[in-house]
Amino acid sequence: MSLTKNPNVNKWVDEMIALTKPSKVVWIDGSKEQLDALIEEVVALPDDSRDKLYRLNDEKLPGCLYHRTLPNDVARVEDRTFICTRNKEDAGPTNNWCDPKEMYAKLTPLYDGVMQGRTMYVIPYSMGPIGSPLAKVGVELTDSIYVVLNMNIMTRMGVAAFENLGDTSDDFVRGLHSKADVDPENRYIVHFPEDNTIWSINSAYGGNVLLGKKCFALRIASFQGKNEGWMAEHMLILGLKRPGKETKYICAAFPSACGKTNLAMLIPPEGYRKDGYEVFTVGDDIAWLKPGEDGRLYAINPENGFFGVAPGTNAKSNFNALECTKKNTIFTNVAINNDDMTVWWEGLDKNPPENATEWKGAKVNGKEFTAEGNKLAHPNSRFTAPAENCPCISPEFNNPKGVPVSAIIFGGRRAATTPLVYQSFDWTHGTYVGSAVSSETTAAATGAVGVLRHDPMAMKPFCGYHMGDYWAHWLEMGEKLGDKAPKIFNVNWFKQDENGNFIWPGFGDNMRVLDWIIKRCENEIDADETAIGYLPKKSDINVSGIEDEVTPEIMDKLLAVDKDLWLKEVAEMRDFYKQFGDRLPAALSAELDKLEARLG
Ligand code: GTP
Ligand code: SPV
Ligand code: MN
Repeated sequence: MSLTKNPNVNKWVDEMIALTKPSKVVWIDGSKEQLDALIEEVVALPDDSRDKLYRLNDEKLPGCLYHRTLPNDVARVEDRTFICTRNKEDAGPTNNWCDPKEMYAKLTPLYDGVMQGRTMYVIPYSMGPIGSPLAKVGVELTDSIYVVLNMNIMTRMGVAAFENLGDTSDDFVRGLHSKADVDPENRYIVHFPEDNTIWSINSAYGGNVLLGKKCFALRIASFQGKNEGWMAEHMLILGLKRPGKETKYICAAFPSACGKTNLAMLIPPEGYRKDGYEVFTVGDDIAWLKPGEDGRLYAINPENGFFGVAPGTNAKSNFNALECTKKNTIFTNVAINNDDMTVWWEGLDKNPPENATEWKGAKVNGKEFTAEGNKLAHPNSRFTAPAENCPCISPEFNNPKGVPVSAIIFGGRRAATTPLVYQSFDWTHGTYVGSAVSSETTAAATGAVGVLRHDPMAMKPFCGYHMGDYWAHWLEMGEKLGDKAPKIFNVNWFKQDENGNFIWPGFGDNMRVLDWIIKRCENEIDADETAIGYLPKKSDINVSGIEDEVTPEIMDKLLAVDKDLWLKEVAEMRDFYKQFGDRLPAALSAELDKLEARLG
């Protein structure tokens, strides 16, 4: 029974039922009874079922579940992700493109009857707080209970989303997902931005199937934002409270697995804590940004939970993230400790369980297994945790208006060239800095790891239209915001010494850099003007408590601007920009010229 009178929803759902031919259709209302029944069903499946979830230790991890995906299906598949606009040019050189008609014709046979013998779940959800003027509604159709349970954590799922949509609106994103046979040869993650539609088939991995996340909240939403005067960005949002002062909000865009969740949940170093500094999490992955009535830029987190990287998460590196995962969390592709049905991953602690099941499902002695260099958890194994579990969740998390943004930070994994932190001269230069983000690739997407690639604004895999037009949109937003625009910075937590060791302690100590950034935003301190932007005066990065680790020599290295490396970077950028042709905004090539001139 449909949960809405909206004829646009009902017509589309009927069409998709006719196409996929499920044996049963269940509308997800979001009630606890319904979700509990689905959990019962999925944990009762036999061990060899691909859809199987396991309940974890009820005392240590109440309400937590565990799932394993197929080894061929553990990360986003960028080479099988498409943006299907009528004009090829509108998808741009950074996206795979296919004509929408052709793509529908190719995928329709794959979906034809694919849900025979299966149940279709109709999931209404809101991205953004229900009732927020910045929120948007989506409907995902799926044949996976795992998807329903994850969407329940990651979005505001259930009948309230339909109430928000109303009985007549056509403004909802149509998501069709089927795990089908989880066949990598026929795996497609396809976006039709002009139809508000997403089709995903033959995957069961998070980023490919939780269609509210990257598919809607970034790829489709970036396209909507361009047309409607707002921005959808791959950014965390945090609030920074200094003693006796108002909380200031910062957004930061880093590529996948480059530290957004960690920074969003940062615990300040002891000295700062004693003085009363606090960090609050608004979001850890995606920000929707729109000018508010006062002319400032406001941010909401469209999500309702965290789909975080498990490996490396521990009580020291990210205490708050670990706390988030202690109840009502779904773990995917981590290892199981069979003695007590708890979870383990590399970097959790130094005690891999002896009686373990590794992420592919083999029972192993974890100590021996890891001693041989094997990994018990997949490097891109994840937790799906409710935002409400987060000890430092911002009191503004559900504020429908969002939070005013003081600073935007870009960053990536760069062994050399990029200093610890610098500030752009203005919004246009800041847009250049964002366009120049490069980073070493990680396990978050399939393909080689550790290769330096361009990832403008950390949006290379997520921008739903031509990257040149996207930069033009950034520049337009800057013009609209004028002197109320956030200040734009760049950071690099990943600078290395000759032996490949990180020279900045990172994690909680990144607070020291945020501190400088906020002081710059508030015009409290001077900086050194260099060819690449404003750099901190060495004494302005507070190293008290880490003087042994970050000696003056190390600080020199962290803040160095090596002219030769930067000239190389300029040449590289010129080459990178070529592919955008006449859609590259003139203001950005002018910034590149100016940078080269300043380098001399
Ligand atoms: P996505 O969810 O894929 O978008 O990733 P993310 O950007 O949220 O990255 P996350 O915070 O999960 O961090 C990914 C990896 O980077 C983890 O292994 C962290 O331990 C590591 N990391 C995060 N912050 C720092 C840091 O300041 N320094 C160093 N060296 N590593 C860090
Ligand atoms: C990322 O890869 O940036 C993620 C995980 O946040 S996924 O949802 O798979 O995209
Ligand atoms: Mn991400």
